[in-house]
Amino acid sequence: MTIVDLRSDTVTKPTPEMREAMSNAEVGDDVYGEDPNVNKLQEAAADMLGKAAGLFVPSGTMGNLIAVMVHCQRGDEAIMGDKGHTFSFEAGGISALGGVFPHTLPNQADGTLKLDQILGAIRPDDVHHPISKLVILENTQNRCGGVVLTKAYTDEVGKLAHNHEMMLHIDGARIFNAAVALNTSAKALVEAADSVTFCLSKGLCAPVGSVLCGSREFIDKARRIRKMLGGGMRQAGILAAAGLVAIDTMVDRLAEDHCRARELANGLAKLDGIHFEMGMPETNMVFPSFGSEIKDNAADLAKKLSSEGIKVSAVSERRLRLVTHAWVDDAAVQQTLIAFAKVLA
Ligand code: TLP
Repeated sequence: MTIVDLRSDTVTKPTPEMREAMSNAEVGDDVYGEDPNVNKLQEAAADMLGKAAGLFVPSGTMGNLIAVMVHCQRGDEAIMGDKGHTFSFEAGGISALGGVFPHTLPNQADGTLKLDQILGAIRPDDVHHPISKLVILENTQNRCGGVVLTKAYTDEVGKLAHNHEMMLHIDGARIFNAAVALNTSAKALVEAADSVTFCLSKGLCAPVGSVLCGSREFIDKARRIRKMLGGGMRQAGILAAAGLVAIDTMVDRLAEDHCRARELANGLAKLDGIHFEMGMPETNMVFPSFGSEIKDNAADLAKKLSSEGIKVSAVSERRLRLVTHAWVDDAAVQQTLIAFAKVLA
C-alpha cells in the first residue's frame, strides 16, 4: 500500500539535489564562524527577507525562543496569539528558559490579533506591571488554518509596536507559503518586523534547520544565546548546503501544494458531514470539521484512515489537519479522497 503522509509538511525529505549538495559540501567550524555554507545561507536568507543578518538555528522553535530572549529581559512581557505556535507548541520555553511572561490575545479566524486588543494589552509604566516589550505574529498562522497575514496588517502592527517602544517578531515558519499565496515577496511581508524566523525543513524540504533574521546587532546577541541554549553547531554546512538548495529551488513550487490543498478540500467538501470555513484553504493546510452526521470522532477517523494508508492529524474532537507538501502528488490526493469516502461510508 502506498502511504500518504499528510500529518505535516515537516515530514518532507531532502530532494536528490539536496543530498548531492550535502555530500559535496565544504565545511568548517561554525562556532568559529568558519563554515562557508552556513555563512552563505545566512547571507542569502537575510537578503531574501530584507534584513541585515541571519543566523542558522536547528529548529523554528529555537529561532523563536532566541528572538524572544534577545528582545526581552526576564520578567518582561510578550504579546502573542492564543493559537500561536510560540504559546501553544513550544513547551513553554519562553517562560521556562527566558523568564518571559506571555500575554495572550485571541487569534481571530483570519489569524490576526485585533489592533485595539494589542493596544489594550500594552502595560502602562507602573511598578505593578511587567514591561511590554514584544509583539509576536505568525505568518502563515498554522492553527487558524494556514491563513495568511497581509503586508498592510503586519505594517499596522509594526507601527503600533514601535510607537510604544516595542519590537515585532514574526514566526514566519511558512512565510514563503504566505508570499506565494499573496503573490508578493517574503521581504515585503516582514518589512515591519524587527526579527523573523523561517523554516527550511517544512514545505522547502530541507532535512533540518531554520534561519533567524534581523539587524546586525540583534543577530550578534542571538548568536550568544544560541550558544547558551546548546544550538552552536560545528560542521553545520552539511545541513546549510541543503538549505541553500531549498531557498533556491523550492519556493515557487509551494504554489503546487496550495493547489492540491484546494483540490483536497473541494473533494472532501462533497462528502456528507464534512465542512470548511469560507475561503479555506488559503495555503497548504486543510482543516476539515465534522458535523453530527459523522459518528466517529477525529481520533477514530485518523485511525481508520491510517489503516487505509492515509496519515492525518486529529487536532480536536471534531477536526482533522491535512498538510500538502512536495511528497503529495495528484495521485496521493485522489487516494486520500477515496479513503475518506470509504471510511465515512
Ligand atoms: N509546527 C509543527 C508542529 O510543531 C505543530 C507542525 O507540524 O505544523 N512555528 C510554526 C508556525 C510551526 O508550525 C512550527 C512547527 C514551528 C514554528 C516550529 O518548528 P520546528 O518544528 O522546526 O521547531
